[in-house]
Amino acid sequence: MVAGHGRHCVVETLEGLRVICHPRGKKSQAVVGDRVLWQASRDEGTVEKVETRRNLFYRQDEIRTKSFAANLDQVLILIAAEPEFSESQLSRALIAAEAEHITPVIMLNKSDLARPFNLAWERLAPYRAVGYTMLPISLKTGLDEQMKPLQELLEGKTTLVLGPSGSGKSTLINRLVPGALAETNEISQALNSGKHTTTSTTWYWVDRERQTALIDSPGFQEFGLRHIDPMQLAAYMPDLKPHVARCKFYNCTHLHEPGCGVISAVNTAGSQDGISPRRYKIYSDLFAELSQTRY
Ligand SMILES: Nc1nc2c(ncn2[C@@H]2O[C@H](COP(=O)(O)OP(=O)(O)OP(=O)(O)O)[C@@H](O)[C@H]2O)c(=O)[nH]1
Ligand SMILES: [Mg+2]
Ligand SMILES: [Zn+2]
Repeated sequence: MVAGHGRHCVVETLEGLRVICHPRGKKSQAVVGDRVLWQASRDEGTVEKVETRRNLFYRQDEIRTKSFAANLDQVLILIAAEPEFSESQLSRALIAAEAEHITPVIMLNKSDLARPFNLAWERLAPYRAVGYTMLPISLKTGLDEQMKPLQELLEGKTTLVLGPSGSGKSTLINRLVPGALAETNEISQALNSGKHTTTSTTWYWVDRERQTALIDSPGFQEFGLRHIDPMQLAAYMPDLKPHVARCKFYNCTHLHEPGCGVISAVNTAGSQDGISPRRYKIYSDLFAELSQTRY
């Protein structure tokens, strides 16, 4: 399935033909990236069955589950110098990817805006230290040369492009996919945010051979992680994870226990080693949020 529009969706055949399909039942179960069995009915089609998924990237807000896409090789988290990104939302997207065993990659866009870009790049230091792949880029003004590392990273893979509104996701699609014509919009300076231009998730082929795929998605504001067990949280944060082994108690929450390996690794002195205080705060805030009455 290559696009979802609520009541109907678009399915691409092995030959590359696209067919509008409707779900068999009342509600559509298929998401972009799903392999589906479908049956022709007049000029349109019906989705009969969704094949078992390799993975599913989704967020779980308080009231609903929002599925982005299935069967992914990687998630490209695109943030930008402007609008300013939320570190908490970035961490949440990273955790969601880790939980589904999908490789996350971070890309910081709009390097042409030197001052905000440098500030943003600094803020991201803890994420580089953890070992996340991180690319600087200017999707609008960068030369084709600058796109090379990105193209290499994407080659032969299926990549979901994810990020806040206005970070340049659709600009990226238009830059790499000939004839994509994805709609883009300038950001609102008054609100320092994007305008939620893209409203549905869509699959694009980058190459004629249909080996490399990019999935454009609507910008997100809040990334709910209700599906994550708070006791698993540290395992999904690569800067915390190695320190858990040194905790005195096997069921340590890393919040207040004596002999906690995580707490002792939190770096309050400001050097590069250990866990950054901001990341630890994200952990403890998330732990509290996910520990509230679960249903
Ligand atoms: N200065 C600068 N602006 C850029 C760059 N890349 C994209 N933009 C601009 O950022 C704005 C938002 O880009 P979009 O591609 O629409 O952003 P999006 O992530 O698709 O946003 P939503 O669809 O709302 O989620 C547009 O005005 C782009 O021209 C860049 O490298 N530098
Ligand atoms: Mg867009
Ligand atoms: Zn601990």
